[in-house]
Amino acid sequence: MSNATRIERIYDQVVRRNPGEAEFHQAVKEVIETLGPVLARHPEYAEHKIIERICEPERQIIFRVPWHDDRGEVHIHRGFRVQFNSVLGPYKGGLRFHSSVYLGIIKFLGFEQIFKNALTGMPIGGAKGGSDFDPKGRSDGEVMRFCQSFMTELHRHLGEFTDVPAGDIGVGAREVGYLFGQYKRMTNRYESGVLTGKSPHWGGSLVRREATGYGTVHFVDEMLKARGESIEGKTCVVSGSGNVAIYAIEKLQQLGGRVIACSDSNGVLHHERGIDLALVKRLKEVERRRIKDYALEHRDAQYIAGGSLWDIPCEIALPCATQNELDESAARKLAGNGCKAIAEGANMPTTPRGVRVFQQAGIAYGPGKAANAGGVATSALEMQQNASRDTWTFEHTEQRLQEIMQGIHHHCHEAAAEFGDPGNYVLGANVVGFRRVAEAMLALGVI
Ligand code: NDP
Ligand code: 2IT
Repeated sequence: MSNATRIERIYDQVVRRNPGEAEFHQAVKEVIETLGPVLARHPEYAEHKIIERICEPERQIIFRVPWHDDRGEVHIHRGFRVQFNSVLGPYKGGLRFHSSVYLGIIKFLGFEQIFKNALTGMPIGGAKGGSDFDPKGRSDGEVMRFCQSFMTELHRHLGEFTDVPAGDIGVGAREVGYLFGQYKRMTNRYESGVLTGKSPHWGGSLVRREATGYGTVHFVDEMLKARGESIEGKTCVVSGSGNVAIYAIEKLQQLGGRVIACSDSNGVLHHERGIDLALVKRLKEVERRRIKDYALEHRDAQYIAGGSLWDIPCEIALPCATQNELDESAARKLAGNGCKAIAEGANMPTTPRGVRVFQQAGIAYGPGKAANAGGVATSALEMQQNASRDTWTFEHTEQRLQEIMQGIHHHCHEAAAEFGDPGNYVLGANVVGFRRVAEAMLALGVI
């Protein structure tokens, strides 16, 4: 059987065995369709059914999460943890709390996480979890009670050597705090390393909050440098206005980029004079408000309800909100407006057709599993600090993050060239991540 046929059959099998999970199918296809040349060089991967095994999670946990709101009404949500692959280390990956969450989303995220975590070079396996609970508009007390109920069930599946969750959409330091509090109470152990993304006041790492956004910008900086260019003076847009978007904007501004727009799920904020990041941080991090309120304080900024961020001409675009937020027509718009570089702070934000547009236009395109790996890499640095009961300075930790991102860029760049398509970071990231996991799976036997 040819490798192309083998890969097609594996994909058909994944679709058959996981009905209705469109995002999971998309993520699997995007990875395995690039692996033909790797199988050609390593027939042992096919012989040992490495791809087939990687596509099947090691364990999937689904549970009921009941809780009381402030009026005493009972709500029932669904909790998930998909422990995908632990060949390189304990399961590692965030928790997403958002109304759209279902098994297919958690599986796509967990699958991506395997290769992303391998790319960091740190000893972490791949997992993801979450719930269809949405913390937006909920009081602190409601969020706390939800987190306590969620952890009451999940705690038995976690541990610093077993599975180490962190944040994702809807889960930040507040939620991680409530989750850790309940874990500690259930287990009677102060096991700092069981969760990352903790507040630096009680075991969290400095730079973890900033890491995903900063890392994405370091990745785009490396892609531009490889083409003899830089961020300095370039016009940038960043989608979303959450954790990843905020710190992507911060690092772009530090490196001389001119960030003129960001967004949320309701609309787009365009401020040609440059985004006032202190205001965004106050609105989003302190007051938990919406990005449209920015225009109340800066009368020269425009809020476009329901608008598309990708219509705004820019040279650098960083999708930092959610999956499939950038489709083919948006990609064409960006390419037509002279965009030079895209790096994905979000997971799988560009549709497969959108990616093709970027590649055909010769735009530097950094896929999420490489470009946003700085978040989980810094989580692994947090685990190191917890294990050694040490705390590192901001400067030291940021230096480590930057080196890790440069390393990921370098390895993806080299592998793309090695496999005959220089500059194709999709190919590079998939090959490097897959090879690391495959080698470890071969070494550990059929498990
Ligand atoms: P936050 O919850 O802090 O922010 C999410 C942002 O994305 C908000 O602005 C939100 O807008 C927007 N958004 C969410 N869902 C949608 C949607 N369906 N349509 C349009 N906009 C949406 O999450 P993060 O910043 O942590 O995560 C953003 C992305 O980065 C996600 O894809 C996540 O998987 C990825 N990521 C996060 C990492 C981390 O360390 N946190 C690490 C690596 C990747 P609104 O408020 O209107 O919902
Ligand atoms: O998608 C991701 O890499 C994350 N949400 C961060 C995972 C982590 O464990 O820090």
